[in-house]
Amino acid sequence: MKEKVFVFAALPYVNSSLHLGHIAGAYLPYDVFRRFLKLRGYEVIASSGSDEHGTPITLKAIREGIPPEEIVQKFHKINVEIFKRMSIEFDAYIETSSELHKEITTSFLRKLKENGYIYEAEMTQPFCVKENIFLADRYVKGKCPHCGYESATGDQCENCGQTLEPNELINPLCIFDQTTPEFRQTRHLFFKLSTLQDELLRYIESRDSWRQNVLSFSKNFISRGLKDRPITRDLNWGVDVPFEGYDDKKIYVWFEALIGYLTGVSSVLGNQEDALALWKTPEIKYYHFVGKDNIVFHSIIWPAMLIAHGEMTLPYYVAANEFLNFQGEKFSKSKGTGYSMLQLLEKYNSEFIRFGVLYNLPEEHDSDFSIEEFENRVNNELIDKFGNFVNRALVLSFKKGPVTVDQIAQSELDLEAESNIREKLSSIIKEMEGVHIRNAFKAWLELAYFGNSYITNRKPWEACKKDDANCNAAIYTGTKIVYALAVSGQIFLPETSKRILSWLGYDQPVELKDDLNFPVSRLTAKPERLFEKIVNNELNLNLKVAQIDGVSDHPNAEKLYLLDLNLGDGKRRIVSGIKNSYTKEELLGKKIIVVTNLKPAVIRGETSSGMLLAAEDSKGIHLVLAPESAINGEEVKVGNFHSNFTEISIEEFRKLDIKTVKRDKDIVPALFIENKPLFFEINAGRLVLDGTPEEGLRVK
Ligand code: B3M
Ligand code: ZN
Repeated sequence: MKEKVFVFAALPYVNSSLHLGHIAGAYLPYDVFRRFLKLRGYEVIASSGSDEHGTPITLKAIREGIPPEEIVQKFHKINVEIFKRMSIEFDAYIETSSELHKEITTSFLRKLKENGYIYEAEMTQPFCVKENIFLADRYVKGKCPHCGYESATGDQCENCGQTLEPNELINPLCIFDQTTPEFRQTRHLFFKLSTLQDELLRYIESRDSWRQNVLSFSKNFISRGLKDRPITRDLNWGVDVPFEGYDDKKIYVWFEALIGYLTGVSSVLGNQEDALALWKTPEIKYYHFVGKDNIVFHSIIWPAMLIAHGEMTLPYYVAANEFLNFQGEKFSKSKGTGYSMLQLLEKYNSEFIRFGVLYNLPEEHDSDFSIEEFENRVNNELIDKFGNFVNRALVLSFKKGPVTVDQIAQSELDLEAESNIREKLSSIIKEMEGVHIRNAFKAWLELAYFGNSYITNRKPWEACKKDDANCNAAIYTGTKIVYALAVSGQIFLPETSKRILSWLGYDQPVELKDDLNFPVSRLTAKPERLFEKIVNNELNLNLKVAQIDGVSDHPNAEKLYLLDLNLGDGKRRIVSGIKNSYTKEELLGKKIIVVTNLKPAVIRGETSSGMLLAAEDSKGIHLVLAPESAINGEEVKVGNFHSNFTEISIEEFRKLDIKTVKRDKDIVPALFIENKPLFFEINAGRLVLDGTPEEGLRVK
């Protein structure tokens, strides 16, 4: 009988789409591990899903004035698409607002009540007098009592990771109107976590294979004393509470989202009973992949819920990664740092992204991500070393035709290769079994480097000029290294490995073992080049200083001006939508910056030969102005941007991002080139450079 294993990835909130930090923190390690188990012959059930309740979502709904359902549906769809494009797969990807999940949550909660773990009590909760509502934990902000971080929320401090209660915050404020909330009495259901303190400590202490970060976080949490926790909230978006008197409340999002794992297994097996039965078998092993801010929920709260439910087997392993930082800062969608997955997938092959993340996996420590390093690594290591080696080895092998093991006379280098293959494969397997994915990937990379130097030193093209058995050995061994890389690579770079394996005649996944059965090197298809290098196709924009000599209303469009520009040696007219932000008088005589090599476009019947640069923030549109001393028609250089004289399309121009970003305490406009912000300021009608002249926007 095959051993059964569950692999779970945390359910991402669908208040926005996934960014690279999520992929590095949980989902890529999850997928690599899931693939590993399958190739090792385990029967795997793997699931995750969208966490569709909770204040991150209601908050966004309130701010955008749309129903939460709309937000949830939008980002659920996007995330599913991202996972698909990243080859991150699930047997079930549930939604916590689904009927199935509500049913399973309801019966889970009833069971806990039956077992005596749920009771009702009064608690104080922050109440906003001005808005006349109880405030959910996240609707209160204040100073963290543990680390002093100024904008901790009433559920957790994002700086030190401690979970909090709203009344623990120093100087709490309602996030909607910045008033100080009153703490009022309200009735809620509580989960008796306190009674499980000793049992949970024993559980954590028995997990000696867990990573240090998870262990110490969990032990600390328990040692501060476990308190009973309210599991209902004064909210109108969430799973209904199945008891009387709770019509205006919902189940706390974390409590029900954790049950999402049971929903996942139930949906794979077709019903809840079978899922529970399987969960109760003592042999069942399961793994949780989560970001580090989710540790205690998985290592303590979830096990506590399972103990309270009765006879359920507890998590075998909680794998929590540290953070992937983006140029020194935490990835954060709310602050706009880092990359969204959609942006990255637009630009890069998904296998490159998997490679880049695995290379930098923040397993034991935070790690830093920069696009330059990523691109260099992909070009110099994945493509130049691995890709070229595979290509060289397979092209020779294809030319030579099938070589069987009895036709070879191995040299010392070949024997070294044989032992290296075995050693690297067994180290990949060993590291993966211990959930050390970064080390496993390192071993794979080392095998690729080895292959690259093997072929350079072995020189099969020379061997093949003389002795046939020697030539055969070189061809066979080179191909075997490629085969070993492809077999083990199925877990890291699934698409690439699948292609290579298909050239070698394997159309099904190949089991991962350390002693590879490779009786004959035979290519059934002509190998192709694996990758195209990342090229930085710089957009060529021609930016020039232009003086506004005339402003008139567009005859057919209320919001548009016609601007007559003086570019020194020439004049041109552009159509521009800045009427709401500038009067004609304000514009006249101003020196602005225009893109002069755009294809002319006809806008509501008027030809526009260019566009002006402006930045937008909450206060409106700000023109990017050239200094008054600038000469009309003078060329403007932006960073490493080079102007030439070909025309570019509006679509290409749109790829140029001008948006506002947070910098220190201010919102400032920045021009994004290759995802790098170039800062400038507009100060008293002058363009003020920021940063070093090489980086800044400057007028020559
Ligand atoms: N939704 C946290 C997050 O998206 C949370 C995980 C739930 S796992 C049950 O960061
Ligand atoms: Zn803190």
